[in-house]
Amino acid sequence: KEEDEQEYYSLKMRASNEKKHISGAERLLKVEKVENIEEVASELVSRALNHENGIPDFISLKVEKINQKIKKIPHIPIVYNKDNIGIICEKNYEMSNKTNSRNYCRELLKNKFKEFGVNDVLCEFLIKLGFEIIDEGGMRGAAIISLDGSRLDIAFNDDVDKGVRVKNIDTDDNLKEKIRKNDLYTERTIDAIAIASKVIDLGIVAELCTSDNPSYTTGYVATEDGYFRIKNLKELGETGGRVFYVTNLNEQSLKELIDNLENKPYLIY
Ligand code: PML
Repeated sequence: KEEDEQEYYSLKMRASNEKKHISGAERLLKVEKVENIEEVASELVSRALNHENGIPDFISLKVEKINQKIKKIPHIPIVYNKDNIGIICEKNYEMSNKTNSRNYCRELLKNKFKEFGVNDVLCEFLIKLGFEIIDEGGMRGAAIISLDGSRLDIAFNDDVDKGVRVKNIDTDDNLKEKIRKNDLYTERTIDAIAIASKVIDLGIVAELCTSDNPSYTTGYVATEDGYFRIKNLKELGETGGRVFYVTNLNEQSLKELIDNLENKPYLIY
């Protein structure tokens, strides 16, 4: 793993309507590719204007040179097959409907939590809490749940809907191309793998995610073992969200983690 010595520009887009989040995306551009800023900026604006969540009444586009070094890491392995069978568990889980897919998801999370000594009852509680949060939707970022069962993102913040936004992140062009070439995946998969790889590198035990896009029903569980892509993790029309499970952290380590999730620049290849 290397810290990149090159200099980058960060381009960030955020769009909303009546303060409700519609879409957000970002790119990192090498300084020597400064002539591409216009093109990438227009791609981001076009993405904001063509989102099924609605037409924005507000679009913010921020272009800034990054002063911190960028951490370059490989993406976590993608665990998915076109037959929609959940693997690595003793049982096969057909991801043919929400019930089966969520059972697969539960099994993945439970196996990981057990590695950290979490008992069955607490495992069930943690997973139920995670699903409750993502099914309720409406959060601007991810919730953070400690493996002891407490909710950490609101411990020092009264705004329950805020959550933690993973920012300052992009994917290398080769990775984008590799995923685009594979017709099992979508554009959303690219951003999701980048986010998952960054959060796992920062020590998150597991991430659970469903899209807040009502027509996108594929979600995932990410752990250091991989990005477990899960079809039908919710029904069409349902909302979504992200949850990060972490080991017990003191206030200082939690603040550091949140700062890194939001601000430490990563390029995923
Ligand atoms: C995928 O693997 O296709 C991505 C699933 C999660 C998408 C999350 C989002 O874009 O909101």
